[in-house]
Amino acid sequence: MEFFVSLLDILLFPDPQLRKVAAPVNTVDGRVAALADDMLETMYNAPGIGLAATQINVHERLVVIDVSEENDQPLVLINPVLVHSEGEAEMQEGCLSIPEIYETIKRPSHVTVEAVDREGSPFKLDADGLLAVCLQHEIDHLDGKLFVDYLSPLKRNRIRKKMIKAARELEDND
Ligand code: GNR
Ligand code: NI
Repeated sequence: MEFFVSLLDILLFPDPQLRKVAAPVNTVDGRVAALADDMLETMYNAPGIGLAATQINVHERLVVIDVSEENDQPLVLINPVLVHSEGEAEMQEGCLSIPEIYETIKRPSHVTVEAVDREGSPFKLDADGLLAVCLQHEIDHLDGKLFVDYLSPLKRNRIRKKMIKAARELEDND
């Protein structure tokens, strides 16, 4: 099994594809399970604690998360919906689509998310701490939203210019 998973390319800000709103997954079948496996492998390899399908240019409502230290608690969320949030907390966030940028973002501290798992069964998840932040960050991706959207336009523009410059320098090295 391990031999056949593949690593997927991750879109980088300010790629306009990151702004697309993902469509619901209609049928949870082998295609979706295989996509989730490839996304998990890509996330662990990066390394990251979450990955939304939007980031690999697949505009379907599918996210994978693993906030465990040992990378042994993979979560697959299909059609996730934030049904409740409360409180407030600040955390330093990063994003695989915005490498090397880390900013403190204020979000609700406790969330309840409903989703469907890779077997097609609905489940509900109550979360706080890093998992709550990651769930909100990933659901934002499915709606075309990035953590830099919570920053001032001035800060966001500085980050955008930095990313464009870094991409250009990588190209020049070819
Ligand atoms: O790997 C990631 N770390 C992280 C840290 C704090 C808040 C959110 C995240 S998610 C990020 C991976 C990613 O970009 N997921 O979309
Ligand atoms: Ni992200």
